[in-house]
Amino acid sequence: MSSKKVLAIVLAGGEGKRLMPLTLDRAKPAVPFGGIYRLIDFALSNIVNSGYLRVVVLTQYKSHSLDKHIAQTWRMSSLLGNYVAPVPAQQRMGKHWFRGSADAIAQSLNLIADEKPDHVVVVGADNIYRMDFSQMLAAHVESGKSCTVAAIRQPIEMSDQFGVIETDPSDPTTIKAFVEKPTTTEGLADDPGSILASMGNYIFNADALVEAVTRDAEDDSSKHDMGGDIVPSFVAEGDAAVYDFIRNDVPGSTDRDRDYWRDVGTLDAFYDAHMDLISIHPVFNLYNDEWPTFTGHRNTPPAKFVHAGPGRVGSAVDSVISPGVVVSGAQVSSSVLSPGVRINSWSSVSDSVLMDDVIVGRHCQIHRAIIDKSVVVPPRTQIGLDADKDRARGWVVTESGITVIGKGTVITP
Ligand code: ADQ
Repeated sequence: MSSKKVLAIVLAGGEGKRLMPLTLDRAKPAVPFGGIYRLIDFALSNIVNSGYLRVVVLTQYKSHSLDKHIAQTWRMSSLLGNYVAPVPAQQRMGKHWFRGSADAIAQSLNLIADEKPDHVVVVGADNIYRMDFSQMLAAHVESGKSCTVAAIRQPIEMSDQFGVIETDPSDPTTIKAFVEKPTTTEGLADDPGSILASMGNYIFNADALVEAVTRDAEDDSSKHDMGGDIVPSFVAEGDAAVYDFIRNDVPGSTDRDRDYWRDVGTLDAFYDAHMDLISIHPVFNLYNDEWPTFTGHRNTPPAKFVHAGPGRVGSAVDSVISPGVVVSGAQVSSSVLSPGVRINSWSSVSDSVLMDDVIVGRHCQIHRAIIDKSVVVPPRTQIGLDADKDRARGWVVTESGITVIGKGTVITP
C-alpha cells in the first residue's frame, strides 16, 4: 500500500496536569524521557518506521519547546514531499481557541483536503511503545470498517483512565460498545481482572473522518473529543473495528518487549517507565536497531567516569548514561542521566532520573528522585531520603514516594 495515501496526525496538545512540575512550561509530549528523548519521539518514530512520511503534529498548550524539538529533529526532505509539520491550534479566537482532540482535527481539515489521503492514522503523543501501523492498516482494510481502534489489555482498576472496548464473542473484531473512562465496568469474559483499553491510536477512512469531525463540530452537546465523541459515533453505526495490539509484531522486538505499552500520564508511571529501561533484561529495549527511536542530538562529548582520588571512584551500574555526562568520584546506580549531567565527589545517585545539565555538588545523596533540567544541587543536599522534609522544601513527592524537582529550581544549601 502506498504510504502517500496515508496522512498521519499526531495529537500533541496534552496539557499533562498530572505530570506537574515537569509540564510547568512545556507540553506533555515535549517532556524529556529516557536520557535523550522527548515523549513524542516514540509516536513519531513508530509512524516513520511504519513508512508514513507525511505527518502533521497538532499542538496547543505551551508548545514552544515542542515546536523547537520538531523543527530541529524531525525536519524531513521536502524533495519527496515528506514532512513532519507542527500545526498550532490558532484558527479560532476567543475563549474556545482550543477544545478537545476532535476539535484540533476539525481545525485542521484543510490539511486533509490538501493531502487527499485514503487513510488517516491518528495517534496520541504521550505513550511509550513500539508499533507498526502498517500492520494495523492492513487489518483496518480487511475489516471493511471506516474506523479501527488499537487496543491492549489493562487492569480493570485502571478503566477510568481509558476508553473501554466491548466486543461480541461471535464477532470479535467489531466494537459493540465503547465507553470513555468509565468509573465502573465489567472485566473480560476470559480474564475478569482485565479490560480491553483503547491505546488512543486510530485509523480512519479519510472521507469518513472528515464527515464525522465536521458533524461533531456543529454539535453543541459534544465535548469534541476523539475518545469521548468521535469513536462512539462510529461504534453507534456498527462501523468500528478493534485491532488487538498483541497481533502487532515489530521487527527486532523480543518476547519480553513485544507488547510493551506504557501510558506515562502520571509521575509514578513516568518514573516506572524509566526503571523499565535499565533492568539487565529491559522490558523495553532501546537497543533495537531494526525499529530505531529517532531524536535530536546535542553536540556533546562522550560520557566520562573519573577516579578523583583515594576512595573516590566514579562509577555507574545498571544505568542509562547519556553523552556529555561526567561522574567524578561519585556512585551512580539504577538511574537514567541525560546529557550534560555532572555528579561530583562523595555523592551518590540511586534509582533516579536526572535530566539535562543537572549539577550535583559534593557529598550529596539522591535517591528515588526525578530532577528536571538545569537544577543545581548544592553540596551536602539530601533528596528523596525523607518525604516530609522534601515536601516542606516545596518539592512534589508522589504517592509512591518519588521526589520531583521542577526545571531550574534553585535549591538553597
Ligand atoms: P487521554 O490521553 O486521557 O485518553 P486526551 O486528553 O484527549 O485523552 O489526549 C489524547 C491525545 O490527544 C494526547 O496525546 C493529547 O496530548 C492530545 N490532545 C488532547 N487534546 C488536544 C487538542 N485540543 N489538540 C491537540 N492534541 C490534543 C486517550 C483516549 C482514551 C485512551 C487513552 C490511551 O481518549 O480512550 O484509552 O488515550 O492513553
